[in-house]
Amino acid sequence: MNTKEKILIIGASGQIGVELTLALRNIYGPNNVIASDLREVNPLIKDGPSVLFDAMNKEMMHVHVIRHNITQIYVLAAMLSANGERHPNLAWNLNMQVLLNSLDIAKEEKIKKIFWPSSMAVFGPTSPKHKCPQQTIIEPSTVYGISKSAGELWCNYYFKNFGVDVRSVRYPGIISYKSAPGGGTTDYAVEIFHEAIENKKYESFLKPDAYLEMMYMPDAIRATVELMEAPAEKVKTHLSYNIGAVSFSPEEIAAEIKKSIPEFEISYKPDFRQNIADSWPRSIDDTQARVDWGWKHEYDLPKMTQDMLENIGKMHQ
Ligand code: AKB
Repeated sequence: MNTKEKILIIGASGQIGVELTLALRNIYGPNNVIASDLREVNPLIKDGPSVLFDAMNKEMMHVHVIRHNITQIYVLAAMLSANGERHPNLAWNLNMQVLLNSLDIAKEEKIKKIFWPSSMAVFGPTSPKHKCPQQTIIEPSTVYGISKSAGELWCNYYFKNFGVDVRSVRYPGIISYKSAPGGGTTDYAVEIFHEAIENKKYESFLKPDAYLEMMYMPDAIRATVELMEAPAEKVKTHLSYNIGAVSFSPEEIAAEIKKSIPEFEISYKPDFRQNIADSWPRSIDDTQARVDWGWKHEYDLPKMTQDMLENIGKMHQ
């Protein structure tokens, strides 16, 4: 077990934060991974140290980094795409401030490594729709996407000018059962499983053929850990890596669920989130991550669906 590291996870109670905290505690030991969030820490990660503070307050973050001798920071606190369109100023301020505070502290305290997630939301209506490459036109049309695109440039800037080893992936939609997503456009692909098990029906806020790139949480966690553990010479971009697993639509995931729950019915009532989905690619090309540090997904749609239904089923027993 690697005990030289002390890791701070900012936004540890969110969808990815919870599972990343659990995974990193397995690798580095529970006491070496400090979960932090604004108001409360998710009960699933109460088995290790935690601190509550507002990551928009740089002084507070700095105090915790020094007090706990932090060597790595995972910066996960952010407002996602749909909520960002509801509260554009807050989304911009939150997403940028938390990142800039972390980068500045990393520079000042010589933090060894930082992880900051970008998103496929950096792509916009002018980006290629199919197998969208890593380097292409990046003209996002959501505040969330704008903040992620600007954030990537800041990461690269801190790497080039101050040597901060910040690493990033552009997550696609992430599907998980342990902790719920909040305020995203891809959230339908999580809600659908809970509704299928509880009510045997789901009303989708995206159209039947709204294809988007998606990934099951175990793959997302593995991608994150593998990138962070990759030797520095293998990390060839400090903007962000495209990563993907599987592209599917609401109609396709519903058909997959129906194989296990034949009574399940889906209906469609697209809302403003359809416009966001329309602005994003339908699938992502992640060749560079596969070549540079060996990224490889494990879960396809059937395997993920089985695992989701099994685990959510157990939670309802
Ligand atoms: C969202 O839907 O906003 C997020 C994302 C694609 O980054 N899941």
